[in-house]
Amino acid sequence: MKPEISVVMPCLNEEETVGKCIDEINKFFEKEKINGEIIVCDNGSKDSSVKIANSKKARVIKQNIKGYGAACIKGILSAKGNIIVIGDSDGTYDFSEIPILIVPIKDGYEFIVGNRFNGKMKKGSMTYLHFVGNAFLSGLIRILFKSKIYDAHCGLRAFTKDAFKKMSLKSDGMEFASEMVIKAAKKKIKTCEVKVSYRKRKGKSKLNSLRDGWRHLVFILSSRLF
Ligand SMILES: Nc1nc2c(ncn2[C@@H]2O[C@H](COP(=O)(O)OP(=O)(O)OP(=O)(O)O)[C@@H](O)[C@H]2O)c(=O)[nH]1
Ligand SMILES: [Mg+2]
Repeated sequence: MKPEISVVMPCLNEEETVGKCIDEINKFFEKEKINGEIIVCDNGSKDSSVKIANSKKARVIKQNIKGYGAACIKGILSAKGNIIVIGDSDGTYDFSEIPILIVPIKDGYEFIVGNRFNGKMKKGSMTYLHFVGNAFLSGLIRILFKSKIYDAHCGLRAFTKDAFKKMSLKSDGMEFASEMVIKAAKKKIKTCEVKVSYRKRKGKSKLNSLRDGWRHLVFILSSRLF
């Protein structure tokens, strides 16, 4: 039977948390009696992440191209549900909050982005540099593209398969998060933001503040020009 919801998790060396995330999602599916699927997208984990994901109720998708965006795109393309949720596999997002993200779809929203600033952000979960950088880049996207999103880099989001097709996403790296918000604004995809929690990550962060911040900035500015 075709799943109603596909949860897609990019994963790079997250053996400490990927299993717990899968359990959290399956618990939600069981509680809400949802026929859902979990897709873990890997492109080169050297730890036991893939082994753990394979041992649980999840499908592992391999991507040869490196990067967060490349992993997300491949995972989303293989998703069978019409509603897709993406979320990190580092334990930072509370997957029991998926209903908060998908309820707006019933009201006609096609793309729903989590907002950690309005939600419950646990102490120490975000560095001051990332907080300021995100606020600046989200503000720039709001000004340049008339977007209404205040947390453009939140990794927990939901969208319809149709909205994903309309966005025609191409970014391989972390700037994929900006690309989604920009394309949604440009293509007038009905978008809203909902409050979500954010917990301190376990394991090593894959975000390189300067390199990825710069890639976001270049992507945002070039999207305005072209
Ligand atoms: N498959 C794959 N997953 C990735 C890659 N880079 C990051 N990820 C995953 O994407 C998610 C986001 O990466 P994070 O390192 O958590 O980045 P972040 O959430 O912006 O930064 P933190 O606040 O430090 O967690 C995590 O689940 C990573 O494992 C990649 O190149 N390939
Ligand atoms: Mg993270």
